[in-house]
Amino acid sequence: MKLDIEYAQAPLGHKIHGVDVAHLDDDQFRQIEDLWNRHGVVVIAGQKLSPDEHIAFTRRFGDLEKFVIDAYNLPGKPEIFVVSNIIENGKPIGMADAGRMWHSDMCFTPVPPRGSFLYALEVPMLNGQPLGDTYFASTAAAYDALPEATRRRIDGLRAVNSFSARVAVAAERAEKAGNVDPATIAHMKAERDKTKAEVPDVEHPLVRTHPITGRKCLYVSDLITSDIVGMPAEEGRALLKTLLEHVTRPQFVYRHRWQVGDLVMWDNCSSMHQAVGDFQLPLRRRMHRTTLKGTPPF
Ligand SMILES: O=C(O)CCC(=O)C(=O)O
Ligand SMILES: [Fe+2]
Repeated sequence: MKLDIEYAQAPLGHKIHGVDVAHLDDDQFRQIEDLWNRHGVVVIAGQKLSPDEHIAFTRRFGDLEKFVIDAYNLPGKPEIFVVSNIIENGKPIGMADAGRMWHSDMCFTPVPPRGSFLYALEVPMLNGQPLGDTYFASTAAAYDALPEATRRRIDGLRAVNSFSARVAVAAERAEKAGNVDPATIAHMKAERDKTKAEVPDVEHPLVRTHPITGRKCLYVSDLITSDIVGMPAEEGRALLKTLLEHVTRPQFVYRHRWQVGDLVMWDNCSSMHQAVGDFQLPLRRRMHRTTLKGTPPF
């Protein structure tokens, strides 16, 4: 049986109707896997998943990863990372802001996860409309659309991916502006060095090859992909800015409007994403995320 697929007006974000991922036969599973590999983001609507079913479906694709901050994992189920703004007994039940800028998950680690499966349990609603959308961009389609000369220029380059880059840029800007007192700047620099020691910078290819399809994909997260190896800082940052602007152009982007029961699977090589974050309590958002282990980028 062929899957019922509603194609998005974008290279990614196609939506599957009429399946129950807790009870898939091998043929349905292979069709989902194939769609996901080819497009990078797949939405599976109308699910009713227990944490164990969510974990079991993810495991059909490979090994799972646990999120580093245990406080945001579901009690007793560390494979489930909770993305939520809800506070219970004075404590957040999950991470409220898990990605308000364009990024590929954990790109600042040596072996970033292959992908994530985010499942919506509560979606904030205002006047009958959902809030808290997520944008997804196809880094593969964006690479393909680059002019030949740009592709030649960037193929083979490596980039620094740095968790501390955000703090570093803030410190640099403050210093340049000249109107921030030296003690504050010294504090910012100490913060930067501390973060850098805890999460050391890593280098990854600027153009990644998808491990399954062999497609080339741009690997540029906002601010975290901070510099091009061997290129003067200004020039490298200008190039990264141009590439990020290119990837996030409307023709490569799908905007997901969440509905309760949506399971969205994204691939961290062929796509990147950004959460809109346009809601706050008392509007509640609660999502469960599983994360698939990856392989070293090449
Ligand atoms: O909250 C969202 O819509 C996405 C959050 C995110 O970036 C993530 O879970 O990796
Ligand atoms: Fe993310």
